[in-house]
Amino acid sequence: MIHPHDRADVLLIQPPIEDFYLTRKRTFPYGLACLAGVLKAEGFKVALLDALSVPKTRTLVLPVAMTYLLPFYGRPDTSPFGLFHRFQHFGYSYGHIGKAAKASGAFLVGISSLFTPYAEQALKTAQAVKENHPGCKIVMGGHHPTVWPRAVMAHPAVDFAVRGEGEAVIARLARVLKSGTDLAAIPGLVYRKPDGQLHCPAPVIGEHLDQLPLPARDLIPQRFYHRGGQATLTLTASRGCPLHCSYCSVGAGSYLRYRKRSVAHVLKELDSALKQGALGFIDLEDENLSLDKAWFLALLQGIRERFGNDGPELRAMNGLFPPSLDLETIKAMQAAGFKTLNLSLGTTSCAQLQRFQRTDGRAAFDKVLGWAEKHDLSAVGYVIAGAPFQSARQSLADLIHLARRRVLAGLSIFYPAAGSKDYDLCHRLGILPASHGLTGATALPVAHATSRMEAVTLLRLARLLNFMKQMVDCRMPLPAPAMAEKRVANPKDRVETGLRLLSWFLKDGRLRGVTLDGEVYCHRVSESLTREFCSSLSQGVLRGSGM
Ligand code: B12
Ligand code: SF4
Repeated sequence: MIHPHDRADVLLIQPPIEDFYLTRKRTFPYGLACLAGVLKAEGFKVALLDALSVPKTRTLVLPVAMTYLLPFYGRPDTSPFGLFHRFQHFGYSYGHIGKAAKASGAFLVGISSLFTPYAEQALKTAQAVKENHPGCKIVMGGHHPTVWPRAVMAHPAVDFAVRGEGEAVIARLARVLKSGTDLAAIPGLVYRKPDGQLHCPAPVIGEHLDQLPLPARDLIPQRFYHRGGQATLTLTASRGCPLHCSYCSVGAGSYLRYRKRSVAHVLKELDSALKQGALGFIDLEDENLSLDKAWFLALLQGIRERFGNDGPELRAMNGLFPPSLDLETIKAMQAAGFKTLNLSLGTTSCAQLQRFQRTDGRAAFDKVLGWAEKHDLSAVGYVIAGAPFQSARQSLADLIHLARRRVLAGLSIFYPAAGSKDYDLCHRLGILPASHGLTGATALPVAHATSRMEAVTLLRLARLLNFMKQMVDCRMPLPAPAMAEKRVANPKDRVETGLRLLSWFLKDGRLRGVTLDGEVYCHRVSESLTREFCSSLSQGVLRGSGM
């Protein structure tokens, strides 16, 4: 909340989102903290309202445009294999944000719009701010306005949009608004010209990351981002990625260029966070953290020197590229505090790897899993399903590939990321969803070689597979196949419920859900896929995940 005593020149807002789920703890508004750091260094008083830093949720009526999802997510399911069934507003209400903006008295309000699927919520935030605090100017930045500046500027509440990285823009904009000088000199700034036309320059990116002030973490409610009761540091040590994956909007083909900060600058950020207190967890959100081996080893060494053998857990939640890892790196990662490797595999299909324009990382993936096991690290392997021309059979083969290995299965549904090659491909194929709000993964946005029914089946099978893997990890035998029943006695006991559903699945291959009061029902899924899953799984070893 912004209190009257928090009055600021500039208020930065991370908006709420509306979806079936939210990956909590990873929503630390790092980009806004970077902008706040620049503004503070330039002498502005800054406040930051992180609307996602509260556990508040409100169940919404499913938008009419999303009712096609009802057959897939419709019924509540309390079992461990349940997907989503409630469409929710996550974070502060628009009314609360509007009032906070007014209380701040800021002359400039910056709103981030990182995600195209949630663009509407960023615009509603702008609307609420303008209604409550009409005297301010509103600037919107992030990936969405970078790719869709005109759509954002079509909203009357938005005065400016920024294309690219905001550090080069935000303080200059604040100064120009104070002095009334020329907006045209500001790179990346989109605005309406007196003749009503838009001034819409190319995206801007920072050249010298080491010259940027450190992110103003102190403005963000740290406690919300604690993990296991301990403080978390989220940071990116590099920006962009030099690879060309077709589904990605931040790789080499995008406006972002691959740039690394110096190890010293990253460690300075770590030291500054440590001055605020001990850390239990460090999440490095880089696109491709381990690509430059020497640099990565130096970073790991610097971290290890600070903590010895008793430091925070390190994690690269955004995924590691297996071909960039070798034994020396894995050992250094383990020594510095990594306990789990989040590995991006993509797929095991050669044809699909080519379509994704990804190096064949299958052999590297296996090597890394071998080293991980030897050095007592657990692993999650990420595959994408449902991309154009990618069949459900291929994705099933990916799941079985993961079943046979000591790794948790992370299956993500393809979404057409604005600015990626695959977005253009979907456009050419005529399979783009009708609106931006339907492009997120939970909207099962693309139905091409994999149908929506198959996509949701794959998601459920991945959950079931991971439940089985957890049993292997706990050295529990899999339950014997059994005839299904109509109810479970204690639906709140997730393990017992999971075991029963699994025993019935092993008998008849049907995926079931359980309502809050214990009624058992069958999900609508692709039965040919589940049958194939059962038969393929039974033909080899099932391995745990090492978790
Ligand atoms: C961390 C992250 C998340 C976190 C949330 C982060 C948050 N703040 O809430 C989590 C894991 C929850 C997440 C989820 C999703 N994400 Co994500 N995520 C990222 C990631 C990896 C890093 C973001 C980051 O910190 N970058 C580093 C900082 C420095 O950059 P930045 O935040 O972009 O900010 C800079 C500029 O954008 C700009 N800027 C930002 N805000 C503002 C505001 C103003 C006023 C100005 C002037 C400038 C400005 O200046 C900043 C400083 O340079 C990016 C990839 C990337 N490289 O950005 C994807 C990314 C943003 N995610 C993306 C998407 C689509 C999603 C999903 C919606 C995908 C899905 N499943 O459908 C999910 C939603 C799942 C859910 N409901 O939980 C896309 C967005 C593309 C698009 N146009 O939509 C990206 C780019 C990944 C990709 N390649 O596709 N994500
Ligand atoms: S998906 Fe990952 S490896 Fe591929 S281009 Fe994007 S950031 Fe790089």
